Amino acid sequence: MAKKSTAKAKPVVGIIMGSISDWETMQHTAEILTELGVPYEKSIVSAHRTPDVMVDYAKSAEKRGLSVIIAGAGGAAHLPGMTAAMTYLPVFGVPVQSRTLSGMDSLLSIVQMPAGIPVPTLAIGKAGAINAGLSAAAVVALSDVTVRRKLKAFRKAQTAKVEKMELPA
Ligand code: RP5
Repeated sequence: MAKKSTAKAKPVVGIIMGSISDWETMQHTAEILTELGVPYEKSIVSAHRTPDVMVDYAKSAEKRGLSVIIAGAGGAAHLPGMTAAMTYLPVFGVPVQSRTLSGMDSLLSIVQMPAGIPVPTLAIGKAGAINAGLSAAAVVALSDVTVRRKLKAFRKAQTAKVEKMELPA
C-alpha cells in the first residue's frame, strides 16, 4: 500500500488582511477554501503599518507559487490596490465592514481603482469573503480537476438546499 503523504500541499492562494480585527471576516474565505480543497496561506499584512512586509509579500507571491491573492481590509483600505500594483497575479479585494462607516469606506477605497491596475472587488463583509474564496477557487479550478469537481459539487449542493426550502403554511 502506498505510504500516505503527510506533506502539506503548497499554497496556491494567499489570504492577506490589514489587521487581526479583519480575521472575523476573512476566516470565511479560509473556510470555503478548505471546503474546496484549495491550499492557502494566511497572513496579516498592512499597507499602512507594515508597508515593507506588503512590498515583500506582493513581489515574492508569484515566485512562491501563488496563483491568486485575496486581500481584505477596512477603512482607507489601500492593501488590495497596493498589492495589485506590485504583482501580475489576480488580486481580489474584500471590503471589511468598518466600525464607523459600515464598510462603505472600505468598499469605495478598494473598488474605485483607476484604469490600469484592476482589483476585482467583492461585497462588504462575510458574503464578500466567501465569494472571494469561491472566485479564487474558480481560477484554481481552470487547471486543477479536483478543485473543479469540488466546486461543481458545492454548487449542486447549494441548489439542492434551496430547492428543499419550504415556506411556513
Ligand atoms: C485596516 O484598518 C485593517 O484592515 C482594519 O480593517 C482596520 C482597523 O484595524 P484595527 O484598528 O482593528 O487594527 O488597516
